Amino acid sequence: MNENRTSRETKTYETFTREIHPEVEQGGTWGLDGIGQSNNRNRKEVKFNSVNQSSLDGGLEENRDHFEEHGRVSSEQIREYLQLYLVVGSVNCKEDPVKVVREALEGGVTLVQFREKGPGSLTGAAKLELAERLRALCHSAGALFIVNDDVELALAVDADGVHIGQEDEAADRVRARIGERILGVSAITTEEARSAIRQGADYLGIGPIYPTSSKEDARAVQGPQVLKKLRTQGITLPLVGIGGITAERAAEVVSAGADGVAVISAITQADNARNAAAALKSKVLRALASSSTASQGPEV
Ligand code: TZP
Ligand code: MG
Repeated sequence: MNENRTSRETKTYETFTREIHPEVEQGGTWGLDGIGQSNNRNRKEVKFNSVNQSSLDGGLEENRDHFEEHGRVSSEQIREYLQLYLVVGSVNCKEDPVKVVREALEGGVTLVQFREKGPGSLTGAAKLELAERLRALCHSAGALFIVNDDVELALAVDADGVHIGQEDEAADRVRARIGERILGVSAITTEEARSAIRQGADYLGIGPIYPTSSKEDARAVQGPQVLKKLRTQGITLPLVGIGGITAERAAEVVSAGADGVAVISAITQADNARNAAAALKSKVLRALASSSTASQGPEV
């Protein structure tokens, strides 16, 4: 049993947001009517594990601490899970998505977002079955499993959370429906970011950072400077950059202020998903290590 569990003591959403993100004015619309405020997630088991950020080998730590109590995951834990974030649906994969995800996890992916959308995507029982298989793979690798914009599916497979965009159901509604599961929201502007935080977001997906061909309705390319701007304007929530990110660009994204990188094609279109993930992970971890050294200032 984990001895450090005080870092994720159960808190109401309002308390959590006030303590961790004081830059956001309180009194938002979420959680105040009592819906979803319960600290009992009514889940059989929660598998939020610790990831060793100092590890530079590209792999996940083997001996993880499994939390068996309920409660909302801390920002610091989420930052670690955002390090290498794979967004994946069956249509993104050149081969069996189960194989792609298994290899990607072996290479160091820390979180998988199941995004089953677009022409040819699975529906109904086939979608549910794939989600269940991917969730099981993620959990046995110590990674998180999050569902894109499908609360029913997330609840049905007992996912760790849900990710929504600006066009999807309102964040406060989703927060109320998912209880203490993780809520990720896509945002670009500081106002979108602040609004998402007020409504209960645990992390934000920021992008597209670079041009992407994986999302037809992607918003305008932002460049890594959008991350710097959000940080400068006081957004301290965990952030993951997305859109056109490759191993060559990963360090630039992290240096600009992201806690990690989210990719589709850099892993799903690679000849070897494991190697592709390992290359990305190594760049992210090195960039995180040098950002934290830089923020500590010069040695005296
Ligand atoms: N949201 C913003 S860009 C994007 C999503 C889902 C697609 C990212 O795909 P890729 O292949 O990593 O550019
Ligand atoms: Mg969406």
